[in-house]
Amino acid sequence: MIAVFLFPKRQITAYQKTANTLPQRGISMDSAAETLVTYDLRGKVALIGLNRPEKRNAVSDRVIEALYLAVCRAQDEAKAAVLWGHGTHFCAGLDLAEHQEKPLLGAVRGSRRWHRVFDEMQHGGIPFFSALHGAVVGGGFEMAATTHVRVADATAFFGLPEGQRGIFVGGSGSVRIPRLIGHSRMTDMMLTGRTISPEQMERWGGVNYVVAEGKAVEKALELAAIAAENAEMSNYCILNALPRIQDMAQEEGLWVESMVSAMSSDTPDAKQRLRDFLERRVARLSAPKE
Ligand code: 1HE
Repeated sequence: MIAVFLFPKRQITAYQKTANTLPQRGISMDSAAETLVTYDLRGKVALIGLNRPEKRNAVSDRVIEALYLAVCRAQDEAKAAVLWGHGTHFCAGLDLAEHQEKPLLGAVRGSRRWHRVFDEMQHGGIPFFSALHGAVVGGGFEMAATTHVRVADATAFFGLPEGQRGIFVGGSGSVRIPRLIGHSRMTDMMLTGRTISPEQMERWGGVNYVVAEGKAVEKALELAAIAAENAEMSNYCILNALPRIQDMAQEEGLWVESMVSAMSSDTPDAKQRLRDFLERRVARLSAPKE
């Protein structure tokens, strides 16, 4: 049952708010579903946790449904979000047990459902930072690739074992992952099923930060808190204009950039921030410490 997809996002606004449970309003979800994804608002940052550790956070229909609710809630009340996984692994990808029972059209619909949730995450307007540890494989890598910034700890490993399972990526990986690491590396990962270390993935451009074991959530929260202080319009433009401009021809991209650039600076927030700089009320940039 995928009741949540019958509800347009804006109808899912005022939630019954309890710590670490999912929002409920007009949506039939039993208590088991509510614990599949935890939700915690920390200041301006929503902390969203995949919570099916006994199955290594494998993503079933109920998990993707619960994730959608958490993402919508974060869009409504937070300025940034961190996505992480409870237990020993970030995410083992698609729930293969559930998948093997699906008829052809059910599998198509399942994939399209992932696309909708991930599109909401990518273009909804607030930045998502993922904190990765252990397995980041199959659909787990697709999910991580959807987030805007990836922080991996030393235990993280990346894999695309779809070829070995006899299936194909279905959670937008064929579109999003090559944009990060290039289609040749993705093809290699899918053909050979080999796993990639966090350091290698950082060199390939698939993760932005590599930190010590157990430190990914802390680092992601720190980065998200910084991004949460940006002008909302700037963040909206960064998340919505950048990926679209990347897909445009140069001439169109440059024109759209000019429009977005002008619009972003025509807000009271932008004007205030520019004055703050010019009147020396904000810190100056400095060289990086490391
Ligand atoms: C699962 C899944 C799953 C674990 N679906 N149940 N993804 C994969 O091919 C990765 C498959 N998983 C693994 O390689 C390993 O489980 C892990 C490296 C992630 C973790 O290993 P380990 O030794 O810690 O755990 P485990 O004993 O393998 O798994 C614990 C339980 O989780 C076990 O169930 P149990 O009832 O026997 O205890 C596993 O069956 C279960 N489990 N992973 C279902 N993925 C949108 S299209 C995306 C396409 C894909 O994602 S394809 C890649 C799928």
